[in-house]
Amino acid sequence: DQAIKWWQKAVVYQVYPRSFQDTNHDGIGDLQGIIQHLDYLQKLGVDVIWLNPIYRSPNDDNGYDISDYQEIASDFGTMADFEELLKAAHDKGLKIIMDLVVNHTSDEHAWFKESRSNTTNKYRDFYFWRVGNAGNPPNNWDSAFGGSAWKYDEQTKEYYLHTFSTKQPDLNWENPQMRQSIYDMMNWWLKKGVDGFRMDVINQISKLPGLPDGPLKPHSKFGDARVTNGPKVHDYLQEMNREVLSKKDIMTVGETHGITPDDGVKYAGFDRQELNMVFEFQHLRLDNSQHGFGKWSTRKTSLVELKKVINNWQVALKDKAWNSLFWNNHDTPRAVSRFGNDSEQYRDVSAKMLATCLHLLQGTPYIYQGEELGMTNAHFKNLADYRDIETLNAYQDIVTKSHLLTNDDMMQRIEANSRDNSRTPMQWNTLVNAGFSDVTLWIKVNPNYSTIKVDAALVDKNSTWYYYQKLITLRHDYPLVTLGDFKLLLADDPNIFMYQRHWQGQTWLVICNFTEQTLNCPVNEYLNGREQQIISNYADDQHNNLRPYESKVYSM
Ligand code: ISL
Ligand code: CA
Repeated sequence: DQAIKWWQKAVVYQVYPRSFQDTNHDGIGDLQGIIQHLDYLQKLGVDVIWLNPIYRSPNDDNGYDISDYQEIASDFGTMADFEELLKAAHDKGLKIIMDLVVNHTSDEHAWFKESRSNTTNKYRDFYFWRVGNAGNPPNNWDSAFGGSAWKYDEQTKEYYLHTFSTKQPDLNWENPQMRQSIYDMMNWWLKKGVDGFRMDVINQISKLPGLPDGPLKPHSKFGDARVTNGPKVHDYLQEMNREVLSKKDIMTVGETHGITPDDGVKYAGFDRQELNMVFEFQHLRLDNSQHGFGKWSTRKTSLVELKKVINNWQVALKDKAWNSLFWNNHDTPRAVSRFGNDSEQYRDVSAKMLATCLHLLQGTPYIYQGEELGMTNAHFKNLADYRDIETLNAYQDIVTKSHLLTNDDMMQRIEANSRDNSRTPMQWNTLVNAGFSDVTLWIKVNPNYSTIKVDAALVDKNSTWYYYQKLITLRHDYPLVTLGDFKLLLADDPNIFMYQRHWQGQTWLVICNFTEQTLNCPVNEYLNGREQQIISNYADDQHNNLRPYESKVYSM
């Protein structure tokens, strides 16, 4: 039996620094802003803060294009600010994990500048350089942000690979010096005292040998890049574990899109010496995968499919590996707008229902900033209000260049799916710009801050905020929440998500209505008459009668 690790009992809070709190009046959130709100996070009860990238960056992709791994972006502050933040967090018992972006760097990173300078430079092989194919790119791979994944470079007349933007050249993990440089950098951060890493697209670091063409994508002349779960990815992670991760008691979570539960057991297996957990995305792709235009779909997730995916992960990882639990992050729409209902009538109750459903699963839950308030999608109607490179490039490709969709159609898809939905500033109070900043912002604040905001949530004991606080407390108080076996009930019910957790003779029953209908649910069949209610988002209990978005939990 595996001893329980601190990160298995923890709740993580994701801070998107650019949108959390501005303190020096430049319209951009900063490290001092995070320091200012550590008390807030401590009061909520979370254990760990994950910071999106705060390193030096030209910001082509909001910091995921790093030009210096060992410097802080001046937008966010200085290394002294970071050290102050780390110390202040540790003093309050909060841990900090860093975003680690090592599939690619910025094209302004010193390694890439050297690499591009001539074909014999010692950094040349830190990246992928290839000659073209009769005037065309070396293969048909497309970039995640549109267009070919290869960019021709005049200086040395070769192409370099960038699976994201042209300013994010992919690092070549085949090169041992490159790998060692990454490990040295990671050890340097650990020496500073950081508590772990969230590893960006870490399952892309091993590319298929020979870089063969991928199958053509619908509506595109480009092919699917064959870059995930490559043949050496586990060797690299095991090496990283030996060289870095195993040396400290830290936590690691890999961002791994396009993986199955079997892959998950490989990346995060207790006996694998790789990562502690992974972010899988199957549950966040049900509304848009394989439905044309990739993520730009307005289809709704089917609850039956959602339950199936979540059940698969809970079952497959049991006793073998550890799940991470999340409904949203800085790349997704807001959970309440996507899986709940963000109308005035149902926002609060559906946000609480989603929180109940997620936080009582087995795994480590992640709260994305503002989720604890029930923050919603931005609902921006105008392209000029969007900032995200993925959104802007997709509009260019799909509407401006290829006229595949009309402006109105695409704007609806953007409204539903743009990454900027989660990137609008944190809503603190009713001061100008929700108290985030008193000057022009890098991105507009959601106008609904007049009602959805921290100061109002903190004076209302029935707020979504206090409901999250209670769920976090339940996790800390009851080992069943961390350790209990999971059993899905009513798998085929299209409206109700119901499951049991069981541990040492105790059973919890979790019931969630995902619709705005009042439903009849055979709750009593699963109770023994001696049950006690643990938490609910309605004041009274009507047993078999499930009201809109009602969620309730019983213990027996
Ligand atoms: O955001 C996505 C789709 O809308 C994802 O496909 C995303 O590109 C993928 O999950 C990788 O995301 C991570 O790496 C990107 C960065 O833009 C994202 O913000 C980051 O989370 C490149 O570094
Ligand atoms: Ca600032």
